[in-house]
Amino acid sequence: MPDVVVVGAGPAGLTLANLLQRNAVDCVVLEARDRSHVEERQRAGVLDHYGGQIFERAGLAGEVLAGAPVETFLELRYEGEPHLLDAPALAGGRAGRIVPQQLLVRRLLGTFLAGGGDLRFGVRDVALHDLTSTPSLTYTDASGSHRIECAYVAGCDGFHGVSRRSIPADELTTYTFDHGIGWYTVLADAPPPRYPLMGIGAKGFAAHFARGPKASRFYLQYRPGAEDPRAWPDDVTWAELRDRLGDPGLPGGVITEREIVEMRSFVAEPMAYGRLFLAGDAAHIITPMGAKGMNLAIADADVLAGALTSALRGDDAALRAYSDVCLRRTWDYQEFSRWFTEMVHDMDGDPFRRRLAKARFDRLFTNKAAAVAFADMMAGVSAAPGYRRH
Ligand code: FAS
Repeated sequence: MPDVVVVGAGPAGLTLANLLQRNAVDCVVLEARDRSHVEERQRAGVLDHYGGQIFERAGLAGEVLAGAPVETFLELRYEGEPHLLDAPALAGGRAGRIVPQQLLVRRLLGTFLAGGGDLRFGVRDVALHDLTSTPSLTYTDASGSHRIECAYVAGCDGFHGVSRRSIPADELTTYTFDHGIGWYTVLADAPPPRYPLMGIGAKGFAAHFARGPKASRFYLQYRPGAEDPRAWPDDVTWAELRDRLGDPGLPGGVITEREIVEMRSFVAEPMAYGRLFLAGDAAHIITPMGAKGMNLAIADADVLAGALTSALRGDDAALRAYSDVCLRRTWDYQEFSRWFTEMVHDMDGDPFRRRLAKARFDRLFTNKAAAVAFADMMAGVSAAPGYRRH
């Protein structure tokens, strides 16, 4: 009987599985999709400093972060006017790493399997049972039906997974927020920008990020319900990007992926029920503004790995505190993401909100304390338990 069953092999599940493995905790990972889907799904692109520290402390950074460039400047263009923010320097040298999520997942998967990890792909009909006594999970796969008993279950199966839905509705309080903004995001074979780039102005937000040496992810703000940008011809998309990024010479390229992301936030409290503990998107959804979704998943996994290890050795204090510790960071990041969203998006063309956003933007470049506070959040350090600015 394994100590822990981890449901889901995304950033949360694989970080947790690796950290448990390093603590000699016996775990099994159940994953619904096949290995190639898990290893190729493109999403996030930045591991913040706090997340990098997690892998450094676990002795995993050499394998999972090999070759990942260190974050430098963030370029914010206000109505085409460039402004460079040296967030790592402002955060006391705490730089993040530019690492595509799928590369991080691929490497975490490799280290877990290389360490003899038990990861089962293509599982179906996963069901969680007896979460308040001795948990068990049933599932089916190509070889038939299976049942596993364990001491604890980690629900790392994302927003649409089975874990959170296994908690009785009256045991959970959920919070949802619709930011009223949509992002049209395209992946293109186009050269990455010199620095991560955001375009801010009355025509709406745009962004250009690296996704490897020859690929870029672009974002364009759109009005949900009023239009569906996926129907735009590619030359319209490129024209909008050149206009809003203030970059008339932006080279185009083949667009390989088109998605819309309706900016919504979600939090479920508590992140635990009986012997089930939720981590990552299974417990909370945050907008990509501020690049915190994957980072929150990894931070949850780090706290949960330590707490489960202690509990299995007889001390469950950290496990009882798990939900509160993770929710404090979650709400800190939710507030940061909303603050950032309001600063860089055009909020319904409202002139008063436009002036508020401009004041917020100007403060970053005229008030050192404001810039440092922003940089600390980008680094993911200010929500760290017991954080003290040195
Ligand atoms: P995941 O959803 O990544 O993984 C859950 C895993 O569980 C999946 O592999 C799934 O197949 C599996 N699963 C689901 N149900 C199951 C079941 N019943 N049984 C077994 N397995 C099951 N975040 C950032 O930080 N920066 C960004 O720039 C960013 N950009 C994004 C862009 C887009 C378009 C999207 C959609 C998200 C973006 N995110 C970003 C957020 C994103 O990266 C998530 O926060 C991150 O994947 C969360 O990781 P997990 O919690 O592990 O969940």
